[in-house]
Amino acid sequence: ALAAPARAAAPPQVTIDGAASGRVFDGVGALSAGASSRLLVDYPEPQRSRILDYLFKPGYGAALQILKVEIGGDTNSTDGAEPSHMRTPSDLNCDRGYEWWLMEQAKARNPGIKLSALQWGAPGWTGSGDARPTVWTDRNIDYLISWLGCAARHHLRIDYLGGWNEGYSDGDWFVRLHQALREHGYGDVKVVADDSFNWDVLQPMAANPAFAAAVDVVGQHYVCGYLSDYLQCPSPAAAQALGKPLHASEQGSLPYDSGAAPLARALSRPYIDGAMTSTINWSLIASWYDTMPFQASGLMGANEPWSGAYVAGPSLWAVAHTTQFTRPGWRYVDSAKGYLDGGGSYVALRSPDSRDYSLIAETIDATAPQRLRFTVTGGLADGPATLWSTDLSSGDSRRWFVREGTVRPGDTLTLAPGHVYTLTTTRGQGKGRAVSPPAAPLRLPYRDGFDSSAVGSSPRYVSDLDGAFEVARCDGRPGRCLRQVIGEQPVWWNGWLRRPVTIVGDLRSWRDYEAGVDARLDGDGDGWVELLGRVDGQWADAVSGIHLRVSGDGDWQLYDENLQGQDSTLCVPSDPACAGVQAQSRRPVQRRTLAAGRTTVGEGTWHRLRLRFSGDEVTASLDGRRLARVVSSTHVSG
Ligand code: 147
Repeated sequence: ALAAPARAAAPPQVTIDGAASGRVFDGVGALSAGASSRLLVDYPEPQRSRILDYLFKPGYGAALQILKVEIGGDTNSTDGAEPSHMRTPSDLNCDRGYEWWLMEQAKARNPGIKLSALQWGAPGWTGSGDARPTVWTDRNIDYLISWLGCAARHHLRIDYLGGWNEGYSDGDWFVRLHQALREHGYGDVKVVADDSFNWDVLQPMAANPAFAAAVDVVGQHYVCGYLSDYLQCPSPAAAQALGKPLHASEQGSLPYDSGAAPLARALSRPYIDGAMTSTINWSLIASWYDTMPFQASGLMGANEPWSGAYVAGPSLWAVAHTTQFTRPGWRYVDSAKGYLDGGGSYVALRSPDSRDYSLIAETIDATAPQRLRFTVTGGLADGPATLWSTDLSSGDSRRWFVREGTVRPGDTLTLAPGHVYTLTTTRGQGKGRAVSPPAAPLRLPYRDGFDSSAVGSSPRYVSDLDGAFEVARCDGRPGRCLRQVIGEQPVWWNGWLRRPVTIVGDLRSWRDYEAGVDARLDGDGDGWVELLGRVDGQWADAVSGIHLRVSGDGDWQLYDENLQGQDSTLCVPSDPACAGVQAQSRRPVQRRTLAAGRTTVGEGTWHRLRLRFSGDEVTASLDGRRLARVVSSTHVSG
C-alpha cells in the first residue's frame, strides 16, 4: 500500500508550500561533445528515430530539457574530433558534422528544448598562436559569432554559449564576447562562465566587475565530484550571493547502467547543497567505439550502427523522473528540499502559471523502507497526486518508470530503498516501449570506396580521433578518397591526441584479418601515412595497436603502441600540477619498433599498405611486396 495508516510515531513530514518559492529551474540536459554522438548519425531507421525519441520526445523517455553541443574544432575532444564550421578565415560550411542534425532532431521532438553550445578546441587560426594556444582572441569571438550564424541558418536559436571547455577564463574576452553578441543581434544568448572547476571563476569575476556583468550564468563542472558516488554537490556562499543562476554545466561521465544511482543523486543535490538550477550530463549517448575512453558513459548507449542495437537503461529513467514532471521556468519549492533521515534526498518544484507541482525523491542510500507524510499548501493543487517510481536496484526494466497510483495530501508514503520517486499533479508522462534489435559484430569482409558518400562528408562508421578526414575526389586516380584536411595545428583541448587518426571497425570480433589502404601523401616530403590494425584502445596520445608507418622521406616502420595501465583519472582539478585544460596524461606511451627500413616512396604517388594478422603473426607489405613478418601477441583484436 502506498498510503500506510498513521502509526504511533509521527512520520517525517514534507510540506510543499507554493508560497515558499525558490530559484527558477533551468532544466536537466545532456551533452553531445567529444564525438560522443559520432556513430548515432549512422544508425539505420527506424532505430535512429527511436533512440532520438528516447532522448528527446516528451512523455517517452529522458525528455531532455537542454541539449548542449560541442562547437567542433577538428581536434580531439575526448572520444574523437568534431568538425569545425570554419577552418580558415574564408571557409564557412554550416553543414559539417552531426550536431546541427542532432539539434534539429531534438527541436523537432520538443520545440521547447533549450540549446547550449561550447568549444573544446578550435582551428589554429582562431587561436592565440602561443606555444600552448588559447582561444582568448577576437578572431575566436568572430568564429563563435559565425557559428551562431550557422545555427540561425538551421533555424536554431541558441540559448546558452560558453567560453572554452575547462579552459578557465580570460575575463576581458568574456566582456568582448558579451558585447559582440549584442552587436550581432544575439543579445538574448546567455553567456556561461567558465565551464571549469572548483568555482575558481568567482575570484576573477570579483576582481573584474565588467567580467562579472558579462556573465549571465555561472556554470561549473563536476560539482558533485568526479567518477565517484556524487554524494555532495556544494557551491560557495559567494556564488549563491551573486544573484545569477548557477549551473552544473557538465557532470556525469558514468555508464548508462551503473551510473544511474549517482546520477539520481546528482539531479537533486546540486540544488539542495548548492542552489544550482540546471545539470548537464556528459554524455548524451555513448555512440563511440569502445576503443576510446569512458566506454558507455551516457544516458543511453548506441555504438553499433551496423546492427542498430542500442541500450535504453536506468539512467534514462533516473532523468525522466525530473524531466517528465517539470519544465524550465518552473520554480523550486524551498519548503520541500533536503535529505531524508533514512537516506536519500528530495526537491519539489512548481509551475509558475498553474497549481501543478512535482516532488522528486531518491532513496539510493537508504537501507530500509521509510515513511514520509506529505502535505500541500500555498495555493498548489490539493487534490490527488500520482506517484511514479523506479527501482534502481533492479535490472528488470519493468520496474523502471512505473505509475504506482494515486495519493492525497496528508497521506504517508512508504519509500523503498534504492528508488527514485516522483509525486506529481502533472499528466502526460509515458514510457517508451521500442525494443532494440540484438547486438551483432561488424562482418568481414568490410570495404568502403566512399563512392556513396557525399564529397566533404565523413563516411559511415569512420570516426576521426583527431584532425578531419573527408570524402574528396581523388587526386591522380578516378573515384573518391578520404582526405585528411587539417593542415594547421588546432587550438587543442587537453592535448590527449595531436596527430590525425581515423578508425573504423569492430573491437572484439576483428581478430585474424587483412587490412589494406591505398594512400598518397601530399606535401614536401615531411609527411607520413599509417595503416593501423588491431586497434584496441586509445588514451592520451596513444592509439593502442599495430602501426605501419610509411614516411615521405623513405623510412618505413612497423611498431606496436600500448597504453600504460588503465586508470581513468587523468587529472584532478585540486592537483596544482593539473592546470585545467593543460591536463595531459603523465603516463608515458610505450612504443616498440617491430621492424623498420627504407623504401622509395615519395610524395604525390599512390601506394598500397597492408597489414595481415594471423594469430600472433603480423605481416606488413607495401605495394604487394612484403616488408616484414613479425611475432607480436600484444594486440589480439580490434
Ligand atoms: C570532462 C570533459 O569536459 C568531457 O568532454 C569528457 O572528456 C569528460 C570525461 O570524463 O571529462 O573533462 C574532465 C576532466 C577532468 C575532470 C573532470 C572532467 N576532473 O579531473 O575532475
